[in-house]
Amino acid sequence: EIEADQTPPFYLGMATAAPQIEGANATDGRGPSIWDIYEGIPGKIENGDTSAVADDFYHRYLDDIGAMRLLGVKRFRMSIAWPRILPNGDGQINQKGLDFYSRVLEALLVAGIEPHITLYHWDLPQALQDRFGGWNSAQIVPVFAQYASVVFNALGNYASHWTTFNEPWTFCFLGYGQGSGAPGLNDKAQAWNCVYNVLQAHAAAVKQFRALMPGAKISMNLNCDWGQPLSGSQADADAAQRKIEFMLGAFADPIFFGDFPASVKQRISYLPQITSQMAADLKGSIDYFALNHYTSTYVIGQQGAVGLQGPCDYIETQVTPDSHLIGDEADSDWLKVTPWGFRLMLNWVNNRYHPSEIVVTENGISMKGENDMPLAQALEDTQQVNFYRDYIAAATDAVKYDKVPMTGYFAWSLLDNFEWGSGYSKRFGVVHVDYRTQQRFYKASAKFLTQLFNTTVLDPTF
Ligand code: GCO
Repeated sequence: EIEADQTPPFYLGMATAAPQIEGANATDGRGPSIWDIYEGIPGKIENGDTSAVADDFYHRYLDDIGAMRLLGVKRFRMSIAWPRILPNGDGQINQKGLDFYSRVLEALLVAGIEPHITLYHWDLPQALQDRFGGWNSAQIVPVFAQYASVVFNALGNYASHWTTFNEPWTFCFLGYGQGSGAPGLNDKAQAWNCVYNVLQAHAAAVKQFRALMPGAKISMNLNCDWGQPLSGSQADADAAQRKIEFMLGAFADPIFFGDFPASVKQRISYLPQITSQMAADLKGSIDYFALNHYTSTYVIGQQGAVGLQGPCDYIETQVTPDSHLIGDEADSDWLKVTPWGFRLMLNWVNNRYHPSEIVVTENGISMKGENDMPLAQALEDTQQVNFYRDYIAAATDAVKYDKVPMTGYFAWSLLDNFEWGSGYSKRFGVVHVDYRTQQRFYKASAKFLTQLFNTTVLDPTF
């Protein structure tokens, strides 16, 4: 439990992603991304929403950075939009795209806010999907490395914390394997090719990073839900372990151990093989463990079960046979409030990989019913405040009592934003956005977080 006057033993940041906040999708030479195209497919995005305007951060970044400065935010996680930098994916560099990020990064530094930069948060230039099938093809590897080197050369001096990819599990298995994200394909073999090509592209980018920016740190943002065995049976315990190996281990095992988990190799017949050269390039290719975590599921061993990732011999549920939910409901149906799972997840990562440092690069909630509430009620976002209080307390316990080396924590998200297939209907921000006027309003959660992490008391009249 966090005592009122106790600052958590890790730093606080606010997280965002370019395609969810920027808007201005056709401005200053930005090329189309696979999400721009996917959003145009009828039925894919709730209410037919698109990311075309989003939070208009492209034009309002100075105000938003000013607001963060007032809140006492010291770290800001953001991503660079590849289609702004290389509108066709490779070839001609769009200087206006680089200039935009120089302006944002300079404004952050002037405000005393340290940027943490992600190179890829799902906005692949559509040209690369059209030309060779995007992440399904090994041709993506040198192209990503070129993009990375353009960004490192132009913007490298602005930040000391970087990541190559955000949640490759999500964009490979939902985007290529299920069709519930861009590019909307439904092919498990392509999804595992995506995993394999992402790993190679990561290694290629990190090589350049190390040569250019020897003092800076790089990682990959990996997401994982905690998997809790539904029963006390050995089969469920094994299944829960396997679930985490399939989701997190598919990326982290190659990076730490040079190979996919045995549980995955045994079951996925179309899994590409990691060569010894690739293993050597991957091992040691991250400087800190970047974890995105939101929720937990129950896991049940079941021979023959096929999941999102193919044959896996387990199924997942968030409700017990006698109808008990694993945690309170949020607005997003996949998210149940389970702070105890966060502590277990942090321990799992620490016990398996022994990373020198863990930074939680996303954690947050869309409050149940928030999108339908009158503004005043949405701003008193008690469920969101309680979520942050309890998850931060669970992480504090992991640090204090379990000796997990967690050093940083980013709340998802600064602003309500374009929540992918859910459009604007789910609100993860600690700042409310009125999408008709683009006006911003602090929620109680913004004040709670900044008071928890800062000793100064906020002016209540923001
Ligand atoms: C990610 C996440 C974010 C989401 C958040 C809430 O991949 O980083 O998907 O972009 O908005 O996780 O669902």
